[in-house]
Amino acid sequence: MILLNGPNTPFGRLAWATALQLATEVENRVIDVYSADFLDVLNPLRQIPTLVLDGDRALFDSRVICSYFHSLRPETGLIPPSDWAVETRWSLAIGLMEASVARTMEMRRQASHRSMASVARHDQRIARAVAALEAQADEICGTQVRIDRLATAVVLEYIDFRVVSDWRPTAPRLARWLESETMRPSLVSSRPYDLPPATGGDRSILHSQIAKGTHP
Ligand SMILES: N[C@@H](CCC(=O)N[C@@H](CS)C(=O)NCC(=O)O)C(=O)O
Repeated sequence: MILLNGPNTPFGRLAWATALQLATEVENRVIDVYSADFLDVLNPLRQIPTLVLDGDRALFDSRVICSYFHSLRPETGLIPPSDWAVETRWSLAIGLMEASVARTMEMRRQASHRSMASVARHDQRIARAVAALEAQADEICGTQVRIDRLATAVVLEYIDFRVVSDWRPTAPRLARWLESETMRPSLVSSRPYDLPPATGGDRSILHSQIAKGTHP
């Protein structure tokens, strides 16, 4: 299996961290999604993460990919069956990723093309989502790995990585928990990074990592 991924997508990081966490045998192939024409036949949305199962069979999006990895190792309990509160917190973290990525993209537009009304809407959604996660800190701040916890750690680190919001003052319990959670090997091995500027050539496939070993 090949996980088509990027260097800093939070959705892709969650899929890769899940694979590492479950010791799934998969190659994590970092691509430049914007020049990856080959992706269209696998995922008409041309988005990452996309999991190539064999030849031309592919799965997307991140939720489907995480669920698929878990279906290979259900005894781990990473996604507890029919636990709708866990699933909803996972969706909340995904929604927070969407708002944080959208805000980042909006802020990259030239000031004259930027919609500050749109940035304000993203900011409000981000603030509400962080507050809702903090309100569920009793559930999130545990040491046993679970998909809602992994997704929360990934999105909070994405917010830090892109300096999306100063979330710590409103979420002190999550902030304390993240200090130790961030040391989890599957999170250490999947940290986001920026690519160096393009200097020409084909950037559609950048490099690969192979998942191996069990991450506690
Ligand atoms: N709902 C999708 C979102 C995936 C997504 O938005 N990926 C972004 C990277 S952060 C992407 O591929 N962007 C390229 C594009 O949309 O052109 C998931 O959970 O996997």
